Amino acid sequence: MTLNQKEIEQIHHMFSQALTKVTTLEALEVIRITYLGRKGKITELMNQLKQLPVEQKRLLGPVLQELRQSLTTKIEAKKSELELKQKTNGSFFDVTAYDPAHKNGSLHVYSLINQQLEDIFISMGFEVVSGPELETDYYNFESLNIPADHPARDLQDTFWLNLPGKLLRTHTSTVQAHCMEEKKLPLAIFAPGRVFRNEATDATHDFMFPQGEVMLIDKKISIANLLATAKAFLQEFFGQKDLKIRTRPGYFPFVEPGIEIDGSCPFCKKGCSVCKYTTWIELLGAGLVHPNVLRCSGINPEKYSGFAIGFGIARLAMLKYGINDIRLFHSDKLSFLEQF
Ligand code: FA5
Repeated sequence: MTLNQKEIEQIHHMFSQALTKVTTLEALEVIRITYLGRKGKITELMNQLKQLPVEQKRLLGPVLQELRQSLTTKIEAKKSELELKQKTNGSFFDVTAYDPAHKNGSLHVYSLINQQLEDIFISMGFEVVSGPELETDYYNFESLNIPADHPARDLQDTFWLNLPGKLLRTHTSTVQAHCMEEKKLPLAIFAPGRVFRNEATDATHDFMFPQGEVMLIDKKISIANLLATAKAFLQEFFGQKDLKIRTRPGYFPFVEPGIEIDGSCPFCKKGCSVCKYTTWIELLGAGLVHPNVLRCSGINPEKYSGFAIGFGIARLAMLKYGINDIRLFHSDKLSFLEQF
């Protein structure tokens, strides 16, 4: 066979096919000798080239050179690949994939706190529920014993919408009537979620913040059940089995009696800056569900009673993690977010 372009292409093709099947360095060396060795195919072609007339030499010489270069490069690449495989025992590890500047994401502190709260209340037998953020006057106020002209409406500055009777809920107590209407008794729910208030912001006040609502309705529910639940919850949340609670009178139109629950400061025994040197921290609003609220959802207050507890989830998170400004929660400060 006289040397021509087709023959060169054929040899290139055969080489490429042989190379893809190679899995050991020894087999690769055999291929190298077969094609590039002293008596190999390329050397043979080079010898044939010498016999050709000048014009053909000019034509095929560079093609052969190129072929030899290409084969050499491919053999070298395959050799490096096989050597690396041998070193890593077959499993390929891409050292270039390591990027020291790369940062892993983490859960937002609100997600972490919500998970903890949900775990606690689920372990106590409560069902986790949610309600709409866009609410009606009825669920935010009327159903909670706050009629249209009641001064208690001013306790929570409301974002009213341009739709008649529609608003952004000011508290998670809205979930109470939804659940009483939809679920069967007895009822035990925990409702975490965002609420909105038309307030100026500062280090402890936001216009949008998460709250949690706990409600239990059954026969013969008393203030003792409320206090036992509140204490167990706070002890678990702060991880302190000896955390104590105390109550003060509080006013919320949807509970009677209404109480504020303080917890003994989880950070000190004698007074510190967190508890303002009083050893107590205000933590929960609570009370026994007002008979009017039960009646409004078709529940007979002669047969059933219940308690409700409400709290600011952001404020609890601030206490637990020592966060001094509520506005950090929805800031884009990575130095804050990366801590959790
Ligand atoms: C209520 O919203 C009642 N719904 C709570 C309740 C439920 C009482 C069931 C009784 C029975 P209050 O307006 O106090 O109550 O808000 C509850 C908590 O939300 C506060 O204790 C505080 O922790 C948090 N909070 C209130 N306003 C803000 C605000 N602007 N920014 C951040 N947290 C707030």
